[in-house]
Amino acid sequence: MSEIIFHHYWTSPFSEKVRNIFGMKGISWRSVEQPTIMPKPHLIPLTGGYRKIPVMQIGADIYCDSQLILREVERRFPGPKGEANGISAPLGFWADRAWFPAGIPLIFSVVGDTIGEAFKKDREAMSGAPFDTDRMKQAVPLMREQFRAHTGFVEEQLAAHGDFLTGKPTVLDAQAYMNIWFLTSFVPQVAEPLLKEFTRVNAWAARMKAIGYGKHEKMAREEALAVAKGATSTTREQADPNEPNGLKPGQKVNVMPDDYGKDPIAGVLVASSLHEVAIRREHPEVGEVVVHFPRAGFWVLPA
Ligand SMILES: N[C@@H](CCC(=O)N[C@@H](CS)C(=O)NCC(=O)O)C(=O)O
Repeated sequence: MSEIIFHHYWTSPFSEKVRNIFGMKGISWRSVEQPTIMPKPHLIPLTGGYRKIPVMQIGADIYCDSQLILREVERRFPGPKGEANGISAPLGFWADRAWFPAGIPLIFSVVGDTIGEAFKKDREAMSGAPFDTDRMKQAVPLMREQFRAHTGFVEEQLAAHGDFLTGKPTVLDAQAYMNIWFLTSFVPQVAEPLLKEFTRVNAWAARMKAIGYGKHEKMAREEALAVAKGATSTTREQADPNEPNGLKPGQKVNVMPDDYGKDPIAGVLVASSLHEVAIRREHPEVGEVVVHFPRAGFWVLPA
């Protein structure tokens, strides 16, 4: 198997999830650091327009979104049956879409005035909403309450199961820990008083931190593009017999996230299944690549 090339930046919480899984499974990987804002001239040729982080590359196969990356890592490095893809996978939606948004105002109400205009403009363009630090400051009491309640779910689960959310470290721990990591790394002065009451969460967070990220070595962005260009995708054509909208291999489609950063990615369908859609596309810098997306949380539209 070609090596795992992970496109990320170290301050990215969605990447932290995946880095933790690399650590839990003892996986070696190559680290390609991408910019935190557009333009991303060494990522877009690979993804065809998907600009979010993280992205995992294995040869000429490109996996977008942490949800699908975790699924693919599990497929290639399987752990005990059922732990990664059962209820742990959809609980990622809880961690990403219910809990994570509560952390944003808690962090940016504090650091928002010190970050550059370019970052604010970039996030406004991506979300289609103003990056308004005054509104974030107003939202802090409500969001503090939300963040606390979600942390409380984790505390209760740890009380029932011990050191990790299901007893031993799994994807579920990584999904949830992302939020604690985000708050404690960016605004420890906010995190400390808010999380003080959660003694089990604090002890668990220390255990998660100790798991680390697995062995990783830096790779230049240009080298990652060259790897794609020199490789051939290993994805086989696959039609889903239960495909709900009649999509078939060979059909031209556009794929896009349903939440923010809704840039459509155009390609020709190669394979589709319950949890994945893969499209073929070409770019002079990378040759022919196959880009993979999850189904849940993404739209696939005939072109
Ligand atoms: N659903 C995506 C969300 C990824 C996401 O929002 N990542 C943030 C960084 S943590 C991002 O891409 N921000 C915009 C950027 O970096 O350009 C996933 O699970 O991977």
